[in-house]
Amino acid sequence: MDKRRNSSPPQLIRIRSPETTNKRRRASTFLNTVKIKAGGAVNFIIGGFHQPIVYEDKTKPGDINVDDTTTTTGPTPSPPVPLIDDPANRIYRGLDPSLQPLDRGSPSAFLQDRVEVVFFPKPGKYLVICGISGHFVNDGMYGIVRVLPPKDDEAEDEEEED
Ligand SMILES: [Cu+2]
Repeated sequence: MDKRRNSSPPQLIRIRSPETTNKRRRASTFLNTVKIKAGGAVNFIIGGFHQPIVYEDKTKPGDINVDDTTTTTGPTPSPPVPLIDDPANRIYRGLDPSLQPLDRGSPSAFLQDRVEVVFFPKPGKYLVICGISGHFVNDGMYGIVRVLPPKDDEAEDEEEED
């Protein structure tokens, strides 16, 4: 048995700011699907003002109550912007990006780039959305984490997409 199979690098989802990517790359960035095995983790590489929120297995984008919001609580942006705050079946809520360290130099730089790591112990199909309301509602910023059973054979990787 090849033990290296169980030490594959963590899967990544990159969340970039729209202004730093062209339209084609946005589509592939935001409508992202990653596959991992149960017991693995996903690294969310966040460039700028975003907030990953993960929902339980089988949650669909249309299930999210986008009217259930709170607002950012940090000094920037001003005025605050709405963050989706639907707790139903939510299993992870990322950091409020407005509370990340800011450099208010000239020109001001926003030090919101970060990595958030989420552990997935159980198989399933997990919806990940950006909690910035406008990013999810207007830009369709979401992705899927498919967590496969922790089997040793790779046959599961060949199963159908839906
Ligand atoms: Cu976003």
